[in-house]
Amino acid sequence: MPRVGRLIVTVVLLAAVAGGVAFAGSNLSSQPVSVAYTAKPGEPVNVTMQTLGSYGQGIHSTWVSYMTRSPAGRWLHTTTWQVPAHTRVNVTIYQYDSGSPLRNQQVGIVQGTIGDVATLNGKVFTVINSNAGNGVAHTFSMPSLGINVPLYGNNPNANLCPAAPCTTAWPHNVVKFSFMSPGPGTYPWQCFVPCALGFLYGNGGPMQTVGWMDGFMDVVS
Ligand SMILES: [Cu+2]
Repeated sequence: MPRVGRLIVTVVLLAAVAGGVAFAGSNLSSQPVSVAYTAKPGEPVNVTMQTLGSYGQGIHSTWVSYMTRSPAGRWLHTTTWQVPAHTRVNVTIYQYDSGSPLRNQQVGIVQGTIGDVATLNGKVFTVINSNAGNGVAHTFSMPSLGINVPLYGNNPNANLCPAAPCTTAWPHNVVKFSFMSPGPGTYPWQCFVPCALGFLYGNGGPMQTVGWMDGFMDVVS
């Protein structure tokens, strides 16, 4: 190959590599932050989240979302959190969205939590009949651990929280449950209600995006 040709090939290759690095970098830096929950040995960690009907700001202001509260009490737009291994995880979810009947009644059943139960506003429940009352808004589901918890909807005619982060002044349901964290690893979780309004069958957009209706539990030793 003539020297000029070799130079051109080298420049093109370097540009491609630089482009790839920049692309990977911008993607990595746009990943939501991870909230670290720590505990003394033998003590539980308390994970607190909220679900809201529309984020209310930014380019995806109409998207449904989860949020996570940091141990310091700040609401962060993330669905990724870190917990210690083999530790009791107490989850509290403030649910601010309306609900609907489920297409798949299976996800109306509480599964995989300690006792296979959860509480809704302080009352123990094992299943939500989504064809009655306000239906189910979202689920918290971690298939690799067999966990599924349906989140009961709010009355759609109520004055629902319009933007993040919602405060308890807005109509809401409080759902609590616990489970034991497994060994170290990364465990994906998500919502199984097709709640993405305006997307095909409700399954696009926030349903496929980490930081909205999908997240990760990082378990560390
Ligand atoms: Cu959802």
